[in-house]
Amino acid sequence: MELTRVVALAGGVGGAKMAVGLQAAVPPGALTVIVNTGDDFEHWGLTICPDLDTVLYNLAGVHNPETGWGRDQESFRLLEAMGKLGGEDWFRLGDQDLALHLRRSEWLQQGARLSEITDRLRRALGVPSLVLPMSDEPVRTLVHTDEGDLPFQHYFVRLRCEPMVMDLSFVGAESARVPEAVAKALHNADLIVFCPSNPYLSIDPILSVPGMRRLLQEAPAPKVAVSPIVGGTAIKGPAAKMMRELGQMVSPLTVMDHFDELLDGFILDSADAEIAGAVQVPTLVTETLMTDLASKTKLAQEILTFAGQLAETRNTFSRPGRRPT
Ligand code: FO1
Repeated sequence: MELTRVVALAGGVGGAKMAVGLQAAVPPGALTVIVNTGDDFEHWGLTICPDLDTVLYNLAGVHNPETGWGRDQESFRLLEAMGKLGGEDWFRLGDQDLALHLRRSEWLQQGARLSEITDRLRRALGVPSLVLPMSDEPVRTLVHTDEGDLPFQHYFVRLRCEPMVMDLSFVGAESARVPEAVAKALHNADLIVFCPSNPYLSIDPILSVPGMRRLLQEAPAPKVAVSPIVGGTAIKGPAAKMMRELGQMVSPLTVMDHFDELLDGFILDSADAEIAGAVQVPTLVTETLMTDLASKTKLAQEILTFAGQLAETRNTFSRPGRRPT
């Protein structure tokens, strides 16, 4: 079955890498990435959207390959000068990166929606895929820790994820709306991929937008998730540490249970092959480590094939309680 319209839910570096692989595996324009904006914050009087920017830069091939975020060939002259003037310099904004933040903040002040602004930026960066914020209204992740309630970047960058996480809230979610383009993409998708992003910090904020979960449940396309937990740890970021702190097993099964009723398929790394039998939905076991374009593309192609088989079997019999596709 030709899977032409692919939608990916993404946040963080893992999500951006998966998006790059998917973009390489489908025709230009066939991929839509719905991106977490829970990490956004106001900084230096600018509105910073790290996950949108990380996805944009990775899809444009201009990202910093070491960190995964920010731009390649970057300088930090402004950051240095800012520090000398007593400004905040814990969040490393590069000189080229700042041009994007200035453009976005200027357009926001002119009243443009984040969706529209993001589309202007992806066109300017020559990105063929659609990149859509999860909402045009601000939804900000607040991390409730043993050191108090921390705005996301203060937890993630300033305090290097060291505080112990007790809970998360997504401030503003109740008045956020699913953008029209996001609803349309989910409804028309042939496949929906939950990228290997932090389930709590990258995917849950997307699901917190009222109506998003229902759109996913009603979307006819098969929905598959790539486990961000491999061999008992996370490839990058605090997902494993947070699972422990939230009293969960550090296992792909915790991710599966977290998204349970939403998923039709699950992708496990071969390091976790032995738990495939315990996963309630069809499972693909393969190499999920994405170290270069080839491995990102290979994983994406395997996911498309896997999803094609799911779609076939779903067409022969629809799961109880689901609308026949
Ligand atoms: N992450 C860091 O660990 N340190 C930084 O100084 C930092 C700066 C930064 C600047 C722009 C940007 O788009 C992302 C940046 N990130 C930085 C990454 C960011 O905090 C995270 O990637 C996401 O918010 C969550 O994955």
